[in-house]
Amino acid sequence: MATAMHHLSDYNPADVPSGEGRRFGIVVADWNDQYTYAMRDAAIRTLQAHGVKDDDIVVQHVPGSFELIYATAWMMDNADVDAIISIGCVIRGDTPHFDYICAGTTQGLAELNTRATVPVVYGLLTCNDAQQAADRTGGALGNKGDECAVTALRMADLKP
Ligand code: DLZ
Repeated sequence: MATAMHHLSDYNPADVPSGEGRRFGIVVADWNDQYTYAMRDAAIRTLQAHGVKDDDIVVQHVPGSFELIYATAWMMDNADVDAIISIGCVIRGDTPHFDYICAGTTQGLAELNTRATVPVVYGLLTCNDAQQAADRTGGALGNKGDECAVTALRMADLKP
């Protein structure tokens, strides 16, 4: 059950299917890169820890979170992967821009999942401030990248 203090890196390895022979895509936004790269690196380490080969992890960088939609769709159609992790970090500013990027990106990624071809894992942090981002990218609440990798392994395993 999710709680406010859920630690993003805690999981039981026995519950995670092997990733051997599977291929994963990771799309990473460069905005707020001190957080998104920490998530990317954690996701890669966790996939590797569950048997995914380096050559089977395809990483694509995009400028910002809003571009995650296009690159995820492109990867879905062209990269022959079993699941895609879309990683971004939006931090609230002075204008309503935050709300539009969060809503648009979330909607776009959700729509890609309704294709039911390649599962998309939602690695978008939507934070009120930098501390919330730091807490979730290797800080007090673990690393969202670990959680995304575990989710990707489980979703890839839905396919025979
Ligand atoms: C423009 C913008 C702003 C203000 N803030 C963020 C942010 O906190 N996180 C993020 O990933 N991207 C941000 N962007 C960039 C947009 O996602 C997008 O790249 C641009 O609007 C160009 O489409």
